[in-house]
Amino acid sequence: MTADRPASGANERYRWTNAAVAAAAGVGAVAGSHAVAGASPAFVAAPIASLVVDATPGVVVTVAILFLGALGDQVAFGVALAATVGLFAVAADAGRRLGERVGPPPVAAVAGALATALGFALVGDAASSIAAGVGTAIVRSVATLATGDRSADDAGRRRLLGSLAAAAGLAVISSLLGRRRAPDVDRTLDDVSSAPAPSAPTDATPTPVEDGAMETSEPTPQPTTDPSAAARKRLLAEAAEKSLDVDGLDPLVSPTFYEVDVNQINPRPTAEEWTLTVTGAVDKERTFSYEGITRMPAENRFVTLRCVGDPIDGRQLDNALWTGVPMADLLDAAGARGAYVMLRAVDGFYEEMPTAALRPGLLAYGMNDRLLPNSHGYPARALVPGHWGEVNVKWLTEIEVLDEPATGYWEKRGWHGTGPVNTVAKLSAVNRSPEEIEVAGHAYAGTRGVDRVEVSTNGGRSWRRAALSDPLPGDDVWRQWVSRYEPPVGEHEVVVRAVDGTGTVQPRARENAYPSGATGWVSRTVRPER
Ligand SMILES: Nc1nc2c(c(=O)[nH]1)N[C@H]1C(S)=C(S)[C@@H](COP(=O)(O)O)O[C@H]1N2
Ligand SMILES: [Mo]
Repeated sequence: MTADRPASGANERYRWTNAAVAAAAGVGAVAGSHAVAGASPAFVAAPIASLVVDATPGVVVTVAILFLGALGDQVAFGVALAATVGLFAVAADAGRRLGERVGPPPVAAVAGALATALGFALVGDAASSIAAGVGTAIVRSVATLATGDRSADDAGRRRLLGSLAAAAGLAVISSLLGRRRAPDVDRTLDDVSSAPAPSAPTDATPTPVEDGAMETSEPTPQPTTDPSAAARKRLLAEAAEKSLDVDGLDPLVSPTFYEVDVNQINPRPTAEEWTLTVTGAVDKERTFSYEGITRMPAENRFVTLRCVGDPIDGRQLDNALWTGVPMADLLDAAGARGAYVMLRAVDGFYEEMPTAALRPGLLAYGMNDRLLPNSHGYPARALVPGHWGEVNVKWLTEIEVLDEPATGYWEKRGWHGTGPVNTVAKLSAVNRSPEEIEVAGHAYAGTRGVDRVEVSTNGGRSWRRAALSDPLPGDDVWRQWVSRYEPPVGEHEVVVRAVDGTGTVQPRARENAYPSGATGWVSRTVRPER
C-alpha cells in the first residue's frame, strides 16, 4: 500500500488517473529528450516519425501531399509524437507498478530509469535518453509531491493536476531549448578548402576509404576549391547585379530555398562519417571520402530546382550557386558501364534515372559560398541539370550503376518525376499605383532555357513580351521577368506564359502536379488602384 493507492473504491477513477499521469510522464520524457536533442535524429520521436512515414501507404502519402501539403507533414509528425508519448507512458506506468512495491520515492526513479532505457533503445544517444528519463522522473515526482497528505479522492485529483502542470511546464521549456539548437554547419567554403591538408594515407590507415582523384602522397598546398572562392564571390555579385529590382520579387539567388523531403526529422550525417560509393555495373567500385571529394577539381554553377509537386502558381522553385565535383569525374573514376543509375541516400530515399541524365550533373557540397546546409543534403547532394527536384538526391551515399531501369521512391508512389521539368512562368509580384501596374515573376524551363515570357492583361486575348533579366551563366538557370502597363478601367485578368529555348509555348491545358508536374498558365485577377 502506498500513498498513491486509494483506501477504498473509486477503482475506475484510480485507473484513469494513473493513465493520465502516465501520459503526462510520457510528455515529460518526449519534452526532456527534445530539450536536449532538438529536432535531430537523437530525438526519441525521430525513429517513430520515420516508421510512420514508411508505414503509410503511398496513396495516402500522395493524397496528403496533394490536399494537405505541409499540413500533411505536420499531421504525420503529430501522429509520431503521440505514439512516442504513448510508448513512454507505458514505460512510466510500468515504472509506477514496479516502484509501488517499494514505496513512493522509488516510483519516480524507477519510471525514469525505464524511460532512459527505452530512449536508449530507440535512438542510442545517451544525453537524449537520460533527458527523457529525467523528464519522466520530474513529472512523477511532482505527481507524488502534489498528492501530499490528503484523502484518497482529493489526492488523485492533485496527483493528476500536478503531473499535467509539470508536463506542460516541461513542454514549454523544451520547445524553447529545443529550438535554440540549430546545429547547422554554417561555414563558408573557404573554411573547408583552407582546412589543414589531410595527412597522406599510410599503410597503417585502417580505413577502406579511398581518397579522391588527386594523389595525396604529397601534402596538398593549394586545395582546388581555393582558386574558385573568388569566382564564387564574383558570380554571386553578378547575380545580385542582374536581379531586377521589383517589390515582392525574389532576386536571382533565392534568399530562402524551398525544402522538400520525406523526413519529419532530417538525417545528420557528419562529414567525417560520410562516404559516397559508386557501385554496381562498374569496372571498379570506388568510395570517396568528404576530404577526397573536396580536394577534387570543383566547379561553381547556378542551378535552379523545382519540385514535381509544385503547383502551377506554387513556390517550390528556387535558384542557388552550387559548388561541387562533376558527376562525370566520379562515374569515370569507377568506370560506370550501365545505362541507368540509382541514387541512394542516408534517409533511405532513392531515385533512378538514365546515366546520361546524371553525367552532366554535379555532386554539390557548397551552396551560395557556404557549406551545404543540413536541410539541403549536407555533406553532399546530387544536382541533375534540367530534371525535376526529386532526382537531386540529398545526403547522397551511393550511386548504383544499373544495366536495367528501376523504380524510384516517388515512382513507386505513382509520380512520374524523374524526367525533365515542365516550362513555367510564375507570377509572384503585382505592384499597383494609379499610373502603372507592374507584374513580375520567375520563369524556368530547365536546360531548354527561357526564350521569352509573354503577358496578357485581357485574359489571354492578346499578348505582349515581358522584359527578362540578363541570363546568368549556366544551362539550367531561371530568369526573372517584369512587365509594366497602364491600368485599364476595372478588373482584368493577367495571364503569363513562357516560351522555352526550342520555341515551345508553355501549354495552356491545366493539369495538377500529380503525377507528371503541373501544366497550364498562371493567371491572376488584378483590380487597379481606385
Ligand atoms: N535524400 C533525399 N533527397 C531528396 C529528397 C528526399 O526526400 N530525400 N527529396 C527530393 C525532392 S522531392 C526535391 S523537390 C528536392 C528538393 O531539394 P531541396 O529540399 O534542397 O529544395 O530534393 C530531392 N532530394
Ligand atoms: Mo520534389
